[in-house]
Amino acid sequence: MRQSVRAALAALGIVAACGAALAGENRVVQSDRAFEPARLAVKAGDGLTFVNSDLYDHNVYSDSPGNVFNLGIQAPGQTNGVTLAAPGTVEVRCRIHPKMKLVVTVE
Ligand SMILES: [Cu+2]
Repeated sequence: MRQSVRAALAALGIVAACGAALAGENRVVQSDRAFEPARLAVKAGDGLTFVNSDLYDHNVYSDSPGNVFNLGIQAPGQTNGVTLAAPGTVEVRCRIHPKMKLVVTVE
């Protein structure tokens, strides 16, 4: 009996750990040719998910040292993701819409 309680508590611990891992996912929506939010802070190793809720294609990229990426053409309704590994300020832009700008602080 005591052992099964311990096993149940261990299982709860695993669930809590998974919840913490999921909290490392951050969502940015593209809407009306803008990033929403336009500024956010994440932890190094966190994922950043881009949801294209717009009527237009986007091409999200960053040339910021340590976090260089290019997600390619993203059609309306499509979701893409990237992991930000290096601490620092990451400037995220869109190759199709030069006015789109997202600033991510990676702590
Ligand atoms: Cu765009």
